[in-house]
Amino acid sequence: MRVRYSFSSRHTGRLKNIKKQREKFPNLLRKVIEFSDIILEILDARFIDETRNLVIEEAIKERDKIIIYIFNKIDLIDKEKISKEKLHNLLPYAFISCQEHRGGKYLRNKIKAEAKKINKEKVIVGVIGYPNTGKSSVINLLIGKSSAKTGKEAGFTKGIQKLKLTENIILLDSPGVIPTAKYSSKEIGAIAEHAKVGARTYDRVKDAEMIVARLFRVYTKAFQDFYKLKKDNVEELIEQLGRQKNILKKGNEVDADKTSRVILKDWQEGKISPF
Ligand SMILES: Nc1nc2c(ncn2[C@@H]2O[C@H](COP(=O)(O)OP(=O)(O)OP(=O)(O)O)[C@@H](O)[C@H]2O)c(=O)[nH]1
Ligand SMILES: [Mg+2]
Repeated sequence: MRVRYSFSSRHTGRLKNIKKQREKFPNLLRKVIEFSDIILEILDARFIDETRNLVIEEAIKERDKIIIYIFNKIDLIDKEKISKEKLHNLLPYAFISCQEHRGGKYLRNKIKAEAKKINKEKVIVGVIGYPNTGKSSVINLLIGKSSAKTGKEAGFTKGIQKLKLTENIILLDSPGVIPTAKYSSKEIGAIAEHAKVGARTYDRVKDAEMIVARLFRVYTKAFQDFYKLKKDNVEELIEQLGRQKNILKKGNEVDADKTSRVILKDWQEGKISPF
């Protein structure tokens, strides 16, 4: 069941109270937080710090709502690599792999247990997070079927969707959000960070070559291992892969931009693992 969510006027009073938050994060997200009793913050288990939205976490806590931290894509990293201290600071949490259908039952029970503590007929669970962290996929895992639409590109989910987990627990899917202050940055470093965690996908970045160069500089060995490259410069990697895959321009030259996008796609799909 997929229904578009609409907000009635009786909520406008409540919304006025959080007027101050208006500049901090987009309208839709503000609504999700306001209407939810429990929030699932979907994080990429490989990039927990980079995909946390501290401004939003603070806003949720100010409203005395429960956050459950979801470490998704756990199939792409050894869970032992996540520090105990980090886990301790992010309670309660759940390890999830939508890809391998792991952790769904545990999370469902956790949500039900938290929902029971809230004295309400209908409990609303908002699902938020950076673009592409797997919000819609987590919802599908919880529900047990493909109810929320998922996609490879960041920014796939456009509006709020309301989905039923049980008779009295409603899930809200929401569009991915990068903190406003960071998103408006035109600085290549900030953009590269978003590309690293998949929040700006290979098809949505301007200068793919520059981003790949930055990733390569930090994770050289991971790239060498994956592409069986002996050299340690990114130009060689692009040249080698472009030839191999026949990604050429007129004059038989490798198309560096297109090849870089292929590399970035491999990275964003977790094929090139630095862990
Ligand atoms: N390896 C792996 N990939 C995953 C997992 N969960 C989701 N993905 C992939 O991540 C991509 C994004 O998934 P979505 O569920 O659409 O993510 P989203 O957070 O809803 O994305 P937006 O709506 O764009 O913000 C898709 O290509 C999924 O297949 C997981 O547990 N492991
Ligand atoms: Mg989505």
